Amino acid sequence: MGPPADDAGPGGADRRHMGHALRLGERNLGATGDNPAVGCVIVAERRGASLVVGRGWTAEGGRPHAERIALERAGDAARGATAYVTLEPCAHHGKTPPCADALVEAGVARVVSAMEDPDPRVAGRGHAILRAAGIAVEVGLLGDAARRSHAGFVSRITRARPHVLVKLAVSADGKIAAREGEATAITGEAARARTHLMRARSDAIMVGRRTAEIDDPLLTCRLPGLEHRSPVRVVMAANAGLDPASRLVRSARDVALWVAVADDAPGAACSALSGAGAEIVPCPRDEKGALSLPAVLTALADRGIGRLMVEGGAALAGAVVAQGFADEVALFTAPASLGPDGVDALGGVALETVTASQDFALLEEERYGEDRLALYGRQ
Ligand code: AOF
Ligand code: ZN
Repeated sequence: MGPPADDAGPGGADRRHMGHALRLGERNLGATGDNPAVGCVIVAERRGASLVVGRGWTAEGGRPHAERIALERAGDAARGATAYVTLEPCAHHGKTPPCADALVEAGVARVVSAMEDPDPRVAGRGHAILRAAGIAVEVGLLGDAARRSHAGFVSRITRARPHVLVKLAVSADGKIAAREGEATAITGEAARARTHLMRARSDAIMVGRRTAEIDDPLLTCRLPGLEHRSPVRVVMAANAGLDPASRLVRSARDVALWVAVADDAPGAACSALSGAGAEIVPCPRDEKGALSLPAVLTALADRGIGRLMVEGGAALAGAVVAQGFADEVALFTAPASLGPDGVDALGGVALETVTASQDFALLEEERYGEDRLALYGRQ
């Protein structure tokens, strides 16, 4: 057998190790709080063969950083080795000391880094520290994949809002419910499990108040072993009109629940929700009197949310798409039709705004039982 395809051609081994580092980092997507989920692989040459001597990924909660963990595993074997990192090693004394210093101290000879860290405390300084210490530094390998991996963090830092994934489950004729006010199961069990994985990889999940009322959802991740990966649940409820007896509010002490309300929301309703363990996030209204979506997104980014998943309903998903905040759309389509009385997936906004527009490209297609998942990303 020949070498794996990834290994072929110049730089093939580098690409393979960086791919490995990306997959490691992505293990903790949605679980690293305000920190990016970075991966690091340390590779030493031993008698003509390359050997992985350390692997690390940003810990749950965001610390320690990936490089620290990988270096600790590698020990003395890091001396003279190559470190593959999916993000520039940090240069600042934050809650942890700089990873760039740790790489220098460990005697690493070469660092291959997928992309620069946009955090203004780092922004090129990590690479500069390494170069100043005589380490060979290469930047940009698998940069596009790394930018996707760190999209939440990058969006929070550079746009002061989260990266937004809109998840839709529609019938063959593009409906999300048989009738207004009704919750309809659209997709099957496999698609449901895939949705729960998307939840686990998100920092927060958002629904509108009507959906909270009609579906009475829990919005947690219930995949075996990943229950603790449930994201922060956010409900857009301008007037704080969320039923304290709903499953969401009753579970607020177990899994974080934030309620985005208008500045002028009734105080008594807000107190009832916060008394039940929910956190109230007051935001201004927009010129139409609705809760301002950009203001809510900024408030979420301020609170450390990088990866936001929007689960509906149609009005919220439509507003997110129409206002240009949908960075990705995950569209599950089931084989059955719901007929002309059904509720359109994006309210007054045509689904073709995503599926047949120059703004979005079809990135991936997967099948889950009878259902199809199409993942669209901004061009
Ligand atoms: C790395 N490796 O695994 C991660 C990094 O408060 P601190 O000290 O944890 O620093 C947070 C910043 O560190 C964060 O904004 C980002 O720039 C970087 N994250 N850096 O070298 C890692 N997660
Ligand atoms: Zn670091």
